[in-house]
Amino acid sequence: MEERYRLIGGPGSPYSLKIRALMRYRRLPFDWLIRARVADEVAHVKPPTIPILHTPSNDHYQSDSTPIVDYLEQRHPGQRSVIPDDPAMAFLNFMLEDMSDEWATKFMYQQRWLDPADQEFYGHYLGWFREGPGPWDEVAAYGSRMRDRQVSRNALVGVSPANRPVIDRTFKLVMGAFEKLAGSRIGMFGDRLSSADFAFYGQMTPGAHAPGASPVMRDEAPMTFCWLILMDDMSGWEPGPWQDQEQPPCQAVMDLLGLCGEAYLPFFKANADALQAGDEEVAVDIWGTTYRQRPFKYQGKCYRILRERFAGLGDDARNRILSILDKTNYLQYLI
Ligand SMILES: N[C@@H](CCC(=O)N[C@@H](CS)C(=O)NCC(=O)O)C(=O)O
Repeated sequence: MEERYRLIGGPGSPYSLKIRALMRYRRLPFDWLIRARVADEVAHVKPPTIPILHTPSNDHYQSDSTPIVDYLEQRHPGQRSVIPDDPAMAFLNFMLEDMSDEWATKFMYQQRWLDPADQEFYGHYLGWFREGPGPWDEVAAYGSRMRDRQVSRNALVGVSPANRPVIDRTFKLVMGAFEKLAGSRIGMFGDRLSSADFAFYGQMTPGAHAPGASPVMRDEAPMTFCWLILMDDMSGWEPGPWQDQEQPPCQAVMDLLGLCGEAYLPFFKANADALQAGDEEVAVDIWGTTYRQRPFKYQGKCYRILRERFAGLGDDARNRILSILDKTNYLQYLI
């Protein structure tokens, strides 16, 4: 019988939603567990983030969503894979997945933890998942603790009134790209889904529930709103082919690559420089505004991995990526 995994996470965690939807799409059997209810079991797992994938047959615990994607690809090659088979497209998919996890995540965080109305709602929401079923006011005690903890991390993520214009513009660009996608086909890299599609699904879903962002999304990106609902369970979807590698990427991908060049890569570079110099702050010009936050070590590692992947590509894949990115000036960040 096929092995049944255990996926440990939380319904409020964008990275958990990413992996849960991806595993449904890949038809990999699993039980879904809320982390708080198995806290002792996973206390030893590093890094201590969710989601965590447990494989009972070898008692392996894997955290960090991108390594989980790779682990599942290795264990189930070819079974509704979420990695494009063309290496050039696989690299662009990897970069967009990482941009979603490390940069788009800033709007996800802002949509929950910057405005008081969103803070209140999301504090209760996380409280109810942890302590419910129970009355809304009775889950408030835990919810308020969670709210205070998350709000106190705004500085770490870069969520602040001063950074808001950059983060809002990121959200608009992402919504715009997905409106184009949802108006034409299911996935960024073909008539099937890739890990980057699931990453954006994870980061956009909390906003679709947030008091402030939800109406904006319904008004400005109604098809994206529907796409998010659909993406939750794609187990019955028959994947078509990956996009023909002779064709240029679709407009949604081009728009998101533009966002990589204008915001995520300059931020990654500035963050890496600040880490190296031992600076207290990253300050980087994005769209004419100075975006500021504390340096983030984990994202220094992400940037290194991205550059290593690019350096490891064969000539053909590299040249095709160069021609796609030709009109941008951001190859400097990859080479
Ligand atoms: N890079 C990790 C990030 C996962 C992550 O940050 N998860 C959050 C919840 S969405 C978490 O577990 N945080 C633990 C904490 O804040 O202590 C991934 O891709 O899985």
